[in-house]
Order: sequence, then C-alpha cells, then structure tokens
Amino acid sequence: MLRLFVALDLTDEVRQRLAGLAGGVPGARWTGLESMHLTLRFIGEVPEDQAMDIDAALAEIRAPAFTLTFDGVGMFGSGRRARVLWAGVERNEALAHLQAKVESALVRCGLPAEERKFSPHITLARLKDAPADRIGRFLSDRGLFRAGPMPVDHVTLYRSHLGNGGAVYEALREYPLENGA
Ligand code: 3AM
Repeated sequence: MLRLFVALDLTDEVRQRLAGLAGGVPGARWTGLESMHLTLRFIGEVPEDQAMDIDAALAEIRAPAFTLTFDGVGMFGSGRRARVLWAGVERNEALAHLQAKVESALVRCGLPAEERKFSPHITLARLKDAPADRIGRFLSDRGLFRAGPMPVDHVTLYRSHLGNGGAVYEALREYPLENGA
C-alpha cells in the first residue's frame, strides 16, 4: 500500500518566508522547510495498481499555470482543540479550478469523493496543548503576512512515509501545467 496525496510545491523563496513565521508557541511542532506544500487532495492508502491508475489520471489533467499569493495566517480547531497553524492563500480561481480537476480525476479512479470543502493552506505547525494566549499572539502578530506572487507550473504526487519523527514526504511525480504563451 502507498499513502498518497496531491499537492503544490513551493519555491525556496516562499518556503523561507513561511519558515520565518515559526516560533513563539510552546507545544507547536513546526513544519520543516523540506516538508512544506499546499495539499490539493489527501488520497490515503491505496494499493499499487490503483496508484498507477491515479498517476495516469493525473497525467491527463489539462489546466493552466498560474500564480499564488500567500495571505495571512489562521488555525484549525479552537481552544483546547487547536490543532494546526497555517498560512493562507488569496482567493484564486485557477487554484479552485485545478483542485476540482484533481478531485474529479481521483473520483474517476474509484476514490470516494472528498466531502469537506477545499480550504487551501500551508501547514506551519501542528499543536499539542499550546497555550491559547500564545496562539492568539501568534495569529495577531503574523496577521499581515504576505508572500508571492509565486508561479505554480506543476502539480506533485507525494508519498507520505509515517514514522516516529513525523511524516516524511517523497515526491513521486510532477505533472506540468500548461503555459498560456
Ligand atoms: O497539507 P496538510 O499538512 O494540511 O494532514 C495531512 C497533510 O495536510 C493530510 O494530508 C496532508 C499530507 O499528509 N492528511 C493526513 N491524513 C489525512 C486524512 N485522513 C489527511 N487529510 C485528510 N484525511
């Protein structure tokens, strides 16, 4: 079985900027530079033959390249159940269009449809018992964060290797987006 997800890579410049947001929250496990990405669709564990179908389906996607602008920070969960600190992206039709194409390609491969609304973000940290006041300060201090525009010219299929030190992500294949020129 392979544990897979589809994501957008970030440029080194954007990774550095996002990494610069880290700090100041006890109980936060910050995402390493090498692990930063924007998930389009978590797939989960699939057998190898289905992984090959998924690869073929992703390779058939035709969608235009675009740029992404990063905007602000937020969190998933609240109070004692605060789970994730993230950086957001500006509303982006091309991103929504691409995500919808990825979703329909995966459903055609036999995966169950994603029930949850797509909420594009980059995970900055996972939280465990982080004090609410420090989370609040993080969110207000970093609220004006902006980065980009960053060009997006491919989609990546990642494999996630779960281990004691957290997941390690391996890029399996890149699928180019189409240039308008
Ligand atoms: O890109 P982020 O960090 O938001 O949390 C996991 C990570 O998201 C998420 O998929 C991305 C790559 O691992 N993920 C892991 N297990 C998941 C699940 N069961 C999941 N998303 C949805 N359902």
